[in-house]
Amino acid sequence: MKPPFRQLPGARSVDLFARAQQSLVGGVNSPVRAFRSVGMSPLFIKRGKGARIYDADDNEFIDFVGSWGPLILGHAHEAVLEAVAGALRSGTSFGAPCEAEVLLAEQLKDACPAVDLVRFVNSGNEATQGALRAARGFTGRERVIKFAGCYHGSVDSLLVKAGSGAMTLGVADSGGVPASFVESTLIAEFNDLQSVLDLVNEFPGEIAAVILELIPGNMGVIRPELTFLRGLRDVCDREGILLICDEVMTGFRVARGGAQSLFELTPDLSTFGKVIGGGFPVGAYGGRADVMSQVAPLGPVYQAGTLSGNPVAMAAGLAALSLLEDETIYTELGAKSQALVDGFRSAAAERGIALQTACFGGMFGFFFAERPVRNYADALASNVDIYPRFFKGMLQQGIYLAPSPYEALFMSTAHDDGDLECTLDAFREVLRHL
Ligand code: HOZ
Repeated sequence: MKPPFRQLPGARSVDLFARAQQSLVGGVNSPVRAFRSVGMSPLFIKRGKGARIYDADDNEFIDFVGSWGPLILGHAHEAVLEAVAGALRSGTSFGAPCEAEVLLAEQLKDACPAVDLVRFVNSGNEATQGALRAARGFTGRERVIKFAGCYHGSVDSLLVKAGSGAMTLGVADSGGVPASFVESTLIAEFNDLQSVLDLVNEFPGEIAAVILELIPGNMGVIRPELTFLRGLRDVCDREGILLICDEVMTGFRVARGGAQSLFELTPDLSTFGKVIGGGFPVGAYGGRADVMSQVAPLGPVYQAGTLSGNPVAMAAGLAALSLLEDETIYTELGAKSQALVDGFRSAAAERGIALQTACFGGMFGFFFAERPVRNYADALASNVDIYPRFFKGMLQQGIYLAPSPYEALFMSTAHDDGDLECTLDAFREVLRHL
């Protein structure tokens, strides 16, 4: 059923945002949520169920953000709620080992054979930080290669040409990060192996790790080229560089084994985030036993956290990941995402609008662009000027997309054929007036 059209944002969201700005930085706790890059004030969400969310004014939306990826089973899934309620009754935090963290680590290892040992943290951000520290500790080297437009959380040393909210800041680097913190960060171009080889030749024996989102999802969604990925693995092997795959968005999302299983790539370290917490704050890093054995208490690389392995978050993650053991879920998610982006592309073509799309399991995205988007420069060159009007139009039709042209979109098992039809109808309607 089509959600009713309303004027947006509604009065309650407007009021809440005015109030929020008096006590929260910019009225939000994460920049993209402020809706600045779509030129409107944000909706305050009060409830979600299945594929739908409801704002403070009781407007209903079909949601393709899904809390930025983790809600593969949709909002407020009964099995996750039950697991959380059960865990809550037993206590909320012990700062001591619990059984659920062992079970979740086993799930992770089972899904990703490249992971021998795991360390749980509270966010993808912390996971990246931990993985980099472990890589530097293991190799005794300092430099790290990242790719322009890839985003690895708001880790100081990686806030250089970062994607997501940092991409809409208007500057390549974040303020407040001392030059010395980013000195050892080298920037290469995604899908361009030569740019990596050039850096490796310029700094022989100095590079600890290459870190990447195997499927970049924070500069829009970009397809990695297989020769590029294979080449990266080869150069890392040859030069004793560790390959770190950031699976914060893609782990258990594009396939149970993440993007590394889709592209048959074996990383040395992997990072995970929100998805493995089933909607709760969880992150993890893990990988080769010899590298992870550098981490305390086994080795000298220190990393710690009271809420790491928190029993409630672990229970939520376990409930979600256990249901995702059924691999047919990914076939179904992939088919729905593909059907939707195919529909978008043909609807756009009918109106003479060029659209580039990418789709991997339950994660997808599109650019208003004439040519395929392969990297950061291509993403920046796409026609983002029409995104604010497009976004607002979709919202008014009851479709909640990411409030930035540089974010990914997410399908859940709760989206049904009716939701997809409704989304396509909205897309056609909005394009008619663009
Ligand atoms: N940077 C996150 C998505 N790539 C968005 C975080 C949030 O606002 O929740």
